[in-house]
Amino acid sequence: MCNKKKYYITTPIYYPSANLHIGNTYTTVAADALARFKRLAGYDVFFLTGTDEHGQKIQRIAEDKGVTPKEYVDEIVSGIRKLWDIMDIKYDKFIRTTDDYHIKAVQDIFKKLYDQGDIYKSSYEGLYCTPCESFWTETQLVNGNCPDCGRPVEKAKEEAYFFKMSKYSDRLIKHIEENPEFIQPESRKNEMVNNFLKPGLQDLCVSRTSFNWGIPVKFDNDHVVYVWIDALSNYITALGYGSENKELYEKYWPADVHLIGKDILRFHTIYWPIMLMALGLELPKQVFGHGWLLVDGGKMSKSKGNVVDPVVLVDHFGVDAVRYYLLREIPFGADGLFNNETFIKKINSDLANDLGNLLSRTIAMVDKYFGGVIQSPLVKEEIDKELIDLALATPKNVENSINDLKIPEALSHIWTLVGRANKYIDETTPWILAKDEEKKERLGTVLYNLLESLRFISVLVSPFLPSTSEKIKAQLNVDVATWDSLSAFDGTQGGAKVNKGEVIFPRIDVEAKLTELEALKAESVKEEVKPSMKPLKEEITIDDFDKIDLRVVKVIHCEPVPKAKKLLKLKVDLDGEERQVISGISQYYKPEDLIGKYVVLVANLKPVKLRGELSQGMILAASTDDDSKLFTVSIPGDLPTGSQVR
Ligand code: ME8
Repeated sequence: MCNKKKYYITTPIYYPSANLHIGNTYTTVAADALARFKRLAGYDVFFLTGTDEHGQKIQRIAEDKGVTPKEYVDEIVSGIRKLWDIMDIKYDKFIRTTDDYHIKAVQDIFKKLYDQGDIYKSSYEGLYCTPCESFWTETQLVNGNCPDCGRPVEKAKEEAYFFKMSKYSDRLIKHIEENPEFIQPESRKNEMVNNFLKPGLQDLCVSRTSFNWGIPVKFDNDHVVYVWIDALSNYITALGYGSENKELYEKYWPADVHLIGKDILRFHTIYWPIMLMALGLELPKQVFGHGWLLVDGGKMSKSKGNVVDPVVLVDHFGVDAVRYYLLREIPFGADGLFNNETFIKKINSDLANDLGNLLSRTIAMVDKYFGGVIQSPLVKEEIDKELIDLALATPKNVENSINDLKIPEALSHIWTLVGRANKYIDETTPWILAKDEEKKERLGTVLYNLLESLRFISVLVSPFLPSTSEKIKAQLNVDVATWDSLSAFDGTQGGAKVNKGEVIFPRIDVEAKLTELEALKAESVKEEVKPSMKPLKEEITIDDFDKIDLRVVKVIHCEPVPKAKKLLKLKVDLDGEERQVISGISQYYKPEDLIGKYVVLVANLKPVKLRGELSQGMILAASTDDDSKLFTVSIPGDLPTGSQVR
């Protein structure tokens, strides 16, 4: 057991976004198939995935929802984990960048790089959108304005830490040249070297002060670690690097492959290796950048209404049909198109016709001619040889393709065997053999060869279509399903009985299904369209309304909440009682504008902590849908504080 070769494979860690589409799912399904294949082939596998949870965007969404960033990510992350369960992803570890061990290790990594002079303090200059508190680059702007809110941006400077990237670029170029398998596919390697490394690397900004939902820099608490040092380190912190127990790190690092989409290749093939060099650690053996999954009309986007939801597809077609299409149809490494019609046709041809029929015809014949009992192969003929030889050659062919990360090619080898077995039925015509009592043993042998071919197929498809593999094995009554058992064509046991089961892939009526899916799409686009006025809430009674205690209060003090640029801390007077209220209105009011104002407070709202500050109630305000304008509800006269608003 200890001599097993190890295989460490990772996916990117995902941003917690409420809508993971089929494109995001692609990386993880592919990594899962590779991990399952290696497990089958006898490797000691560690498959890592997880979530990348820090950053300004998350902080802002959470603020808008009135929850803490952690509360927000907790909910989304649990949805992501459910999605991976639905997609039959069998990972060994799920890392969250909010995990304690990760935070500590990242702080130590940052400090080490600073202490040894690879990180230095300077200032970051960029185009800043004040309401959004975001820096943008020239190319990110839309018509010269902030891409998020459309408002003008201005040049601004912020203190920040930088990583001296250029110091390591010669070493990295040398490594890439000496290790041709390091960046794959080949075309992407040239792009990285010629477009980024050779022209000279800019130093990388690795901290921010304009938001605080991030890992604090240990020795300078105004800063949080910015994005890539936090995110990329997950590949080693997940194994225990930087913690007490480094057993997994020592066993599995360096990674055998980081599987990622091409959009994040630069970070993985330049910044990450440089970080590792600076830390004195080994580099991953390979970074593979797969292509983009496109849909009709280009990239998926919610506003175009062309987002393909993996859960909907799984609901309609089953998880293995979705996995099959992604793994077989998308050229691994290049861009590929997802299209409902091609998808359904592929299910019908490859899964229902080729594989499904092979199984159901074979089992039906064993049932019909031998009462379900598997016969031993007693009468062999020359014609069997081609099928048996192909079955015996297929495992190696599949393994070679997987080792070259050619997943569609691996599946195509398996389907060549499926096709050959179907042809064998036509060649041997078992239904004619069945008419002749003297050919009974030959008939038994033909069916044995088909069952044994199906046993090979059931084992070979298991990394790609795990539940289909189980269904086939159950119908065949397969006992031996190890990789090693594929070295001989004799694993099926004569005398055992097959279990006739359900059709594994029923044929789909293409037109009817397409119409059904179109209707669903129209529904979801309709849901997306913003109504001009938010629909009125559910009707309530006067007694319901009476539960809300609305009071007139006077603002007696007001100041910004440090490091939370949207929030103001107000002290209000409620009939002699002083209350503290945190309100997200600093974009619209300066503190001095509010002092002395009579406003309306929801006085019996359960107190909460926002950014560590107690908030005892909520100030009422009215705003436009896009939040471009907001006014607090105020009382024009001098009513005593504590007066009820009814
Ligand atoms: O990039 N086709 O996370 P992410 C194929 N947190 N792949 C796609 C795709 C599409 N249409 N859309 C997205 C991040 N992806 C960072 C990673 S790693 C240290 C930090 C892929 O949630 C994308 O290329 O935006 C990436 O591999 C993965 O989905 C996660 O993207």
